[in-house]
Amino acid sequence: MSDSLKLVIGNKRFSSWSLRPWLILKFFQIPFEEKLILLDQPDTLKNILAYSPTGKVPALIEGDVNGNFVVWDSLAIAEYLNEKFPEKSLWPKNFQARAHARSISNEMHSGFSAMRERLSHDVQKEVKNFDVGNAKSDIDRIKFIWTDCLQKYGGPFLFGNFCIADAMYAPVVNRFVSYDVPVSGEVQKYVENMRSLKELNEWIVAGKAETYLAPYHTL
Ligand SMILES: N[C@@H](CCC(=O)N[C@@H](CS)C(=O)NCC(=O)O)C(=O)O
Repeated sequence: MSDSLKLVIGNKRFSSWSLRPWLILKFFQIPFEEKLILLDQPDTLKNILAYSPTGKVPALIEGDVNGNFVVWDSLAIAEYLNEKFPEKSLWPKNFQARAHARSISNEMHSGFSAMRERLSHDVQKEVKNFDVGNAKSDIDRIKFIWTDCLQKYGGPFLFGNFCIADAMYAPVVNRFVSYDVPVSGEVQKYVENMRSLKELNEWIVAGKAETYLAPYHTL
């Protein structure tokens, strides 16, 4: 029996952490089954704990004849997929570019809390003239990171070809669009390139169609 992969995710409208490994699986055409658990419901924790020990999504479940193996946390899932499918080059091939891609991915994973809170991920949101307030320095830093990568590696994605780093920043692209964050030059082009990806579009279309709410969800 061959291994099967199941990705446990939250509402597509809100769950920025779920989007990251989902986009990697889709973009690199890795077959998987999707299990969506509604966030912020009375039984959310119980439902997620049935798959993931943290009570958080995303979680990747790999099943084989010996039972299930679980990997949780977006970045750990990305690294697992990179090791499981080395032929797909989920990270850049060059080892220094790879280190750079890991640096900015980890920076995303562990930082930008002001931006994440103030510009919460909601693909149904479209606001004009939004006051980014205390998120400004996070936004400036992200624009700097993107410009630096696009100039260094020549685009169209952060390290040339689409890689895990782009997936880590995909929810930021959505936030920039939702909150009308002013972008220009390479950064604008990058946002357009990302939003033109059919895989990201598939997530956004599904998130826009969702009718259930997660009222306390902010990240
Ligand atoms: N560091 C984790 C963050 C995971 C996380 O915070 N997930 C949120 C959804 S985006 C969650 O599961 N929240 C639980 C809940 O809302 O009950 C990762 O990268 O996967």
